Amino acid sequence: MLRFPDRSTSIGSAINAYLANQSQLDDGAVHLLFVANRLEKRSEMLRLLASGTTLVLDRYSYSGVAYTAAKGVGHLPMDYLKSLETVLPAADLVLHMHMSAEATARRGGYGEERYEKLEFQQKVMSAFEALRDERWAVVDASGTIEAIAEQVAALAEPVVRAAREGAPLGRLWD
Ligand code: 2DT
Repeated sequence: MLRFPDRSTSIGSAINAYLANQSQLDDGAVHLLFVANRLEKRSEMLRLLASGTTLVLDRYSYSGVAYTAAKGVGHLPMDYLKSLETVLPAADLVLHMHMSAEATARRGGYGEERYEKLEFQQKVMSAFEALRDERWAVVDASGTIEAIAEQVAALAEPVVRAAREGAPLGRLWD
């Protein structure tokens, strides 16, 4: 299990300061930090996948593209954002843990970080909608842990099995 951003690296600590509103960075620059934070895990991910390990990633390039695109910065179109990460392994399955932005805002600790604002989260949601493809599945994240786990298992098991049986590893955004 890996999670992005990985705040434990030096790039990750710059991202953490930005998310905690302790630093200001240009939108394009911080986007590249998020990308670099994934690229610095590239060889480890490829090694693990080659050894037959199933990787579970808490956020990946989809969050990168969606959050930056949601800022509506005209000079950072989605195709440019996607093109920065095509050297990374593709996800076989993307599970979008879906809750309404309003329900998310009622959770404990909400509002402490830079992006935890209702209006911005609604824009992120629209950006995620635009990224949906055939690998994408939506999980209702408003239920109990058991109900969520059941949905995740049902969606993930056939995909993990197919990968074990030799389904080829793709590249992101191919
Ligand atoms: P959490 O640590 O609570 O998931 O919040 N983000 C994440 C980006 O803007 N770009 C990215 O590439 C990634 C991986 C989503 C992390 C916040 O950072 C945003 C929420």
